[in-house]
Amino acid sequence: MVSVLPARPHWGTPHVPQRITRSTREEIPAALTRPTVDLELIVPAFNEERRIAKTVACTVDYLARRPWTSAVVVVDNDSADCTLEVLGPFDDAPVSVYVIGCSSHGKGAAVRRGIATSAARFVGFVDADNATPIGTLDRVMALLSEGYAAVIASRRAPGARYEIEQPALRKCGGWMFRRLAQLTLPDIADTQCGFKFFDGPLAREVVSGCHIDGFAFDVELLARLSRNGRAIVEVPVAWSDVPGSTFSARRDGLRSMADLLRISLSR
Ligand SMILES: Nc1nc2c(ncn2[C@@H]2O[C@H](COP(=O)(O)OP(=O)(O)O)[C@@H](O)[C@H]2O)c(=O)[nH]1
Ligand SMILES: [Mg+2]
Repeated sequence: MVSVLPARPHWGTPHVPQRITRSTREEIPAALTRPTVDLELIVPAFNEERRIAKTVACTVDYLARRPWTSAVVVVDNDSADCTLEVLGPFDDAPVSVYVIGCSSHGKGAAVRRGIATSAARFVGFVDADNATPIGTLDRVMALLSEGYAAVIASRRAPGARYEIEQPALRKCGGWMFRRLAQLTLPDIADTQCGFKFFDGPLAREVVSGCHIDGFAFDVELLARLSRNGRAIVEVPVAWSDVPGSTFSARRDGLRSMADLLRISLSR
């Protein structure tokens, strides 16, 4: 069931635009500061010219009709295709769309960069492929405003379903990944869905101690959040595999498994 928030959000005072200043956020260059909003969506992007415009368009359309203030922040890692060009038309979008860079490569590094530079009350990330319906955010925001540390989309929570299944090789890799991830997070059924939202101040504090740059970064981030004592909740989603994944079984699969072992040994 999707919960819809009341027209006046009950989680804070009326929106007062603020700048992140050097005195409060020393490590963030002034050029990267963004006004404070209720919610920022980070979209890590690497060579996403085919998928990202549609995702940002439907995200902006959805956010513009919501009661909370929001922004979309694309974190690009020197894409060699036309990712930046296809985002040009969003300069005048009804919801601010920012594009920032990240000197370290990898989805984890990009998401960390987005979170660290955010001043939003709630912050989270979505993949450029729109695999999780953006309408899931209604429920996510309701749960975050109840005080959860993290609300994460799950393809394995009761009520979840696959609209379009992943290819067999990816499913097999996913099975192995889950076995290893459970060494660190036995209570989380799906650590890898690319749709996770957090309490902003807590996420900013936690990412400063994270180091995994690749696809296993979610496990490190969730493990650090769970140590903090506040609850993480999974929400079931209707998920669709979208062609054009940037995940390479050979390159990213092995690296992710090694990262998982490192994370479980470092605890
Ligand atoms: N900035 C940045 N984004 C990345 C990098 N690698 C992957 N991504 C993004 O991370 C997301 C991963 O989604 P996807 O490629 O569909 O992977 P899958 O859903 O796990 O198959 C996409 O938005 C990618 O563009 C990277 O090195 N840098
Ligand atoms: Mg995908």
